[in-house]
Amino acid sequence: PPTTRPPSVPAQAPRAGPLLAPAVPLVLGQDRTEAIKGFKKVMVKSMSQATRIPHFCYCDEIDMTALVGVRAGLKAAAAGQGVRLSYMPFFLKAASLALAHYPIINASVDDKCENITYKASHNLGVAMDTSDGLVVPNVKGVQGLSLLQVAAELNRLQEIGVKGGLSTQDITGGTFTISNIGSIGGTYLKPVILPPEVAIGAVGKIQVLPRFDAAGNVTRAHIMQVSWSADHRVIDGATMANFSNAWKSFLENPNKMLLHLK
Ligand code: CAO
Repeated sequence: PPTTRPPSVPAQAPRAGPLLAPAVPLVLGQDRTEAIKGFKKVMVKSMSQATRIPHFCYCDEIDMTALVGVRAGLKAAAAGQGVRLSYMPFFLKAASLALAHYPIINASVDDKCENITYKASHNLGVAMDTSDGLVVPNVKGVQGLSLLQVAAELNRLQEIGVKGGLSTQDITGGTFTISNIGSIGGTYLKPVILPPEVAIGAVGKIQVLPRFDAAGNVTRAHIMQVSWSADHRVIDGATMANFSNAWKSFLENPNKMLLHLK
């Protein structure tokens, strides 16, 4: 017989915010059908379009040991400015620096893939788990922003995303996307490109793992996996690998980013 829902359990338990499981397990007394609306409807449309893109995936591991230390050292200074500094601003800033060398990855193609547009601005999207489901707001003009400014804008997007208040301006005009599944868990994610973009990256959780140093000694390293998906009609594997190497070099040697301070 169908189980009945205890009176205290709402039909759809409200989510406390991103990254949180429902506070109570959902026990449905009977099947429920609902219309797919809002951001979920947008996801149906964009992900259906994405099935027409021939994706290839390229993966690598990043030694985050130096960056873990750098972020720990900067967190308090950022907090002093009222900004929460996670790893995402570093991922976005490093991506922007790498995109400057590989503009085809910050491009878009038209419906029939007859024209490619190299986008001038690095409007970097961040896949966000919100109360409305998956949303991808973007930080506009990352190429001209400091790390702190990127972090502040991400804070803003995350705060209003949680409340379901992202504007059309916040969620349109993205040129390249990074998804951080590692804040929830998991090591690898095969990301799906958000049309009309041509590439996307996904990072897994940073794990403390044994690795060899240059002298052959086993060391304690903070390792993170990255998986890139790219549109193979316009991007080849070598370009993706070169872009990934550039991105990786900024994260593994965060001091290198100082050279590009504006
Ligand atoms: N590995 C280990 N720790 C991580 C991490 C990672 N990859 N990413 C974040 N963390 C840590 C953060 O540093 C932070 O710790 P501190 O308190 O020490 O600063 C903590 O996890 C929480 O971070 P956060 O999630 O609040 O912030 P963020 O900027 O790292 O991530 C956002 C923001 C929007 C990416 C995240 O909230 C989110 O929604 N992730 C899910 C994305 C998603 O759904 N992707 C799937 C898309 S395909 O369906």
